[in-house]
Amino acid sequence: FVTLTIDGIEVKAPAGSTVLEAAKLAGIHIPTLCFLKGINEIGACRMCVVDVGARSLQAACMYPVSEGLKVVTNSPEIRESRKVTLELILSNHEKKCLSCVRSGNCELQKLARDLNIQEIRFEGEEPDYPVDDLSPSIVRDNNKCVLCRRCVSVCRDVQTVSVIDAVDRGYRTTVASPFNMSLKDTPCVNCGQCITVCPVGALREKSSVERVWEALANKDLYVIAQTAPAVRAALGEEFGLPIGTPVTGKMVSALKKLKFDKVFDTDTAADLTIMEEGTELVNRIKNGGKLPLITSCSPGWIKFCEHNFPDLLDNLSTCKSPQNMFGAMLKSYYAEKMGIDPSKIFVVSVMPCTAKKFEARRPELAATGYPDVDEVITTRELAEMIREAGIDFLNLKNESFDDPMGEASGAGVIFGATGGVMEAALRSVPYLLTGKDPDQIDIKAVRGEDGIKTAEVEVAGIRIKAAVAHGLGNARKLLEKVRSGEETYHFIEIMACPGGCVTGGGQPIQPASVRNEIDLRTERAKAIYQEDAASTIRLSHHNPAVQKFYEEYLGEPGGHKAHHLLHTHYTA
Ligand code: HC1
Repeated sequence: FVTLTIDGIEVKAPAGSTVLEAAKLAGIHIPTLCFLKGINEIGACRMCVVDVGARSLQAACMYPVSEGLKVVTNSPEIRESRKVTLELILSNHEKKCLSCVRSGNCELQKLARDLNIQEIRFEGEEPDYPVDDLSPSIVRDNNKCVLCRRCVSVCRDVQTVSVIDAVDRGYRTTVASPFNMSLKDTPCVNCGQCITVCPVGALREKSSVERVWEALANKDLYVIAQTAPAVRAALGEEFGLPIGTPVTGKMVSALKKLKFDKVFDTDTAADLTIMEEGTELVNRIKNGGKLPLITSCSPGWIKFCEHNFPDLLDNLSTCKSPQNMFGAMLKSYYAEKMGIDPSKIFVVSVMPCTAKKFEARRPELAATGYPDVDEVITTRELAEMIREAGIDFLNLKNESFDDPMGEASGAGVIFGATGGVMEAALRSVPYLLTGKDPDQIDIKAVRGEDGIKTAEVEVAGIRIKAAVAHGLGNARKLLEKVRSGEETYHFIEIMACPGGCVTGGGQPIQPASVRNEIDLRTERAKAIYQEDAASTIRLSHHNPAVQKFYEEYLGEPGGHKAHHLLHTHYTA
């Protein structure tokens, strides 16, 4: 520890910490804009300048504490410096705040208010950059960009995808992809992590809200909603509930009020995925198939694999993701059972993920002759629809998913957190190998936020070696070891987003002021594990709906019909 003084207050701070961190210990707030803990700590925006007795003001987010340092965070000079910087940013910012997707949740707007900006003294020049809206998942609007570079850092350092960077110098600097290509033409994996770190509205999802409204108004269509495991863990945040509040019943109720004909649970298809993927694992182990088997439910990960590890495509499970398995079952089994023309079924997925929009458009995912999924809306878009419809979300009564496709196990719901697919699979693999249930249901070794987790489980004399990676940078590290033969596993779970789907690119956006203090991944995962622990059915193979799918329609897991509807292939 070192002792320093900030605004006359003596503070003991760990050696190596920054003035920003030390000020926090002293209860002193220093404004920031570009800073995002663990992701973007580059001192670019100069909003956090303080006086450390040097020749010029210094960025508190970068300046290290030292014994005896005297820091001033509030003086006329400091306030003026911050205001000038912010006014310069604002002078070049497209100020269409009322119609901006981030209106009310914009870090720039909040900063302008906090710094008491009442006029902008610089004329500036509002830019007129073309908006890139060709990607199926992400819209980039440089007219709103404040050059904080959080998107660049998360894409390059966390995801190791690196499809955007700051280009040109000075006044002409923009964030762009190589040769200014559309994101659609780059190896962007559509994960949307750039959206969730953006402080303003420069990045947003490609909206499907209008098309969903149109489908709901079309009397010829039978419109079904399916909701991903992680949506229920975060939707409440859009309505002011504490992070980690599960809102499953209210979410279902809201979807029914929006007039979806049926509201089903993607978790049901997660259970189905476990039956298919578990069977695939058992078959590969028994028959000397390609190992490790790697999960295939995260579409950002699949695209990353196609671009970066094409030599491992045969290791990917051939299972479609639960979202697409569900769509295929709705347009085949459910359509037949209910006597509905599948061409009239319109499947809307509510997902925490922007890459699911891309996945839904993959042409190979249409085994019934119709796209498995017709539209995907994110958690944020669902909140927009709820608000637009004037639904009082907080006062909704809990409602249940519809039958017969709404029944799910606790194993299905934990898919939403990193390690969940692995844990769900390891709960059912003993049954698939021996016909017996596992001795242990909770497999805590694969839970939590370590970037790479490993576990070994002994089943019927076979020691299954498992690994879990979340965030594509961690996936890259793990797979490089697998590729070189340094590590061997039977089964690997990879989720593109750090934390898994709970912190997907379509989830509610929390500002840096919250993210710097709270690990969103952990808090939202709590809601998921809470729902699992409270479930009466916690094993996918115990799900009666899934048992019925096989008895009435699919035959055996991994059988011919299941393969036709529920499996796919990949492209290098
Ligand atoms: Fe996911 Fe999945 S868990 S990929 O994170 O396998 O998006 O929530 O829906 O499909 O079930 C996302 C979440 C989701 C699929 C499932």
